[in-house]
Amino acid sequence: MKPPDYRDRLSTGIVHFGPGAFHRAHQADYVDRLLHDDPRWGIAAVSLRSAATVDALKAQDGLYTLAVLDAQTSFRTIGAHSRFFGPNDGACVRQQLRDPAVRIVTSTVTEKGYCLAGDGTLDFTHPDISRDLLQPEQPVSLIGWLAMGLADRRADALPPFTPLCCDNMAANGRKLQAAVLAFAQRIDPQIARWIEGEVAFPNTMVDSITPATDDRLRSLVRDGTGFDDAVPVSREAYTQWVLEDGLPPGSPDFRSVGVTLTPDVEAWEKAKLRILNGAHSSLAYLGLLLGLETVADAMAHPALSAFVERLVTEHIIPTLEQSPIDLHHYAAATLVRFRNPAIHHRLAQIAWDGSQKLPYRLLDTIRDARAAGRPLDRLAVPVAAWILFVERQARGGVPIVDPLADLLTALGRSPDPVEGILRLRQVFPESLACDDSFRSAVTTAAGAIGAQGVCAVIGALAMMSGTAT
Ligand code: CS2
Repeated sequence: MKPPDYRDRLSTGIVHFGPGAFHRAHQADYVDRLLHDDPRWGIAAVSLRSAATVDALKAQDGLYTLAVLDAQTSFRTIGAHSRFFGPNDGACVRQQLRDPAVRIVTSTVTEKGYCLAGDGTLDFTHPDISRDLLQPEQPVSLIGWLAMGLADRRADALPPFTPLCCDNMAANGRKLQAAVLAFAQRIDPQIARWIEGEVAFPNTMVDSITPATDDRLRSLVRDGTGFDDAVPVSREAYTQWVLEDGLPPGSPDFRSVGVTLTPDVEAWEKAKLRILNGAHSSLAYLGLLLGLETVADAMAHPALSAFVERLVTEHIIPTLEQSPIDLHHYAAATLVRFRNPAIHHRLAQIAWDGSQKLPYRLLDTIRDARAAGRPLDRLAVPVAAWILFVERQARGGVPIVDPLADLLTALGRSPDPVEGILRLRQVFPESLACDDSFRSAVTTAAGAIGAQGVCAVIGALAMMSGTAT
């Protein structure tokens, strides 16, 4: 692979936790374009769980291929990472976070990596958090790392770095801020006070469809470039990154590479989580129950795509009142993206971690629809599909990829999985779990799917008028 021309001039200005496919296809691509003019913003990649990706990247001199798969296919070599750290490199990570040249610390550790409880606040019973509170100098969690890194900056009389959460959570910056403050408060209230006064935690919205890397992609890249890349990444052509205004002076000029800076990220976050991710998870659970493999396959299923389209336009969009975004246009464009035949996005990948994703993607919508007295019959269907999917995996002895896997497997095998799973406070907030209309909508949908099958149920609902209760 030919190194990008900034490679010899690269220094480190960003530390990133979680250098998985999404980060390398999304943020690293923006940074790669920035580096041509300003090579100070190289990324130090930190992998907290496994050294496999960072080792593979090191073996390729830090370079990898980004394949953009859409109407046209293109390949680029990305070299935006200046350094690589694995789970055993704690001392080097600590040193790196103390470097005054580091101004930004980003994270894509997925929803579960923030160790939050069902109400969105730090879960002090999480094993990683309890462990880090006992040994805050050698953290294993992102929250522990950010708290210690910021404490070191204070001790060194340096300005703080700015943490940017790049995961799909509503109000992601605020949640991260609250979690770091709660952790710091337990270690040393003075550090917590300093963080509260000095550190910005901007909200962000990130978007680009990025399937997991597999051998199909490796051979496509080999055929397209002639290089045997062990860790290429792919994405669709569409990419978006929205950051809350207010990065401190001296931060990278992200705007120059197409990042949107706005005071109102929330509108973007909500629209994206509820429309794109909500539709994705609905397609995933219903599609998997139908025996389909990819998002494009699910969109080619007439009853399923018709159902999801009505779900979005008639039930999700009305909960996003007063958005500055043209939501019908956004939704239509999103559904077109899902049909991209060049992207092999497995429904099983989207189905992972349902207990962490459902609250932001579907349950917030359901809560707002309920508060406005709107019908729940269609919105309850993807929730029922998740529960039936869990039941099918559990009864079939197929592992469930979810931080609550053990619990979900046990409940999935119990005599009444719907009843048991709806009781999970880590997923369903009190207000929904105790709401008879919601419970009965989910129970009815699950019963109907069990008795008549997915096709009959979504077919019947797609035909009904939008106002039925
Ligand atoms: C997907 C997302 O895997 C999933 O759950 O819904 O990763 C989705 O592809 C991205 O958020 C798109 O930006």
